[in-house]
Amino acid sequence: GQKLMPLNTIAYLGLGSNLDNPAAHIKRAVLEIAEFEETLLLARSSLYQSRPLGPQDQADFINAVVKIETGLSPQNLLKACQELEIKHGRIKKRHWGERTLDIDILLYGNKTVDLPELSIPHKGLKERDFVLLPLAEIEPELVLPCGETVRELCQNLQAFHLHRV
Ligand code: ROI
Repeated sequence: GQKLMPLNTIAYLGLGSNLDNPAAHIKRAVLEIAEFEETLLLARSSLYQSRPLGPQDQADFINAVVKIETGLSPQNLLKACQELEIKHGRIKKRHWGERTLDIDILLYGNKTVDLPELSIPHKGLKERDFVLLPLAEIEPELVLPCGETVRELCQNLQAFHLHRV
């Protein structure tokens, strides 16, 4: 049924996986995010297959972005995402290496957060095609705290190393 809750902040999450049937991890995680407390899933991008950023001797990633409306604070949203990563096995073999599920808080309203454990907007957001393209699919005119739109940032990318699957 309909969730009853104070909804206030629009947030965007980036999902990535390159281990153990990545597409299945991403699809399941999207459903599980929709079940977060005080949270509605508003939109989801297609799944994208992307070349790894980092060591090249690892499998391609599957990436996606979701748009949510949430009453959770940034810290509680991070906690919910980390619990979901653990539930998915949270295998991380090495720095910038392969993983079963990674969930990053890309944006949380217009808020900027600068904590050791949490940076919002997400640090890699403006350079990563596997974040910007899925985000542009669901919200091209979104203005980031820096004042640029997602569409403009996509136009700055030199080349794309991903495709919709
Ligand atoms: N590379 C791609 N293509 N997609 C990711 O989600 C991703 N996540 C990471 C690292 C290992 C940096 N590389 C990635 O954490």
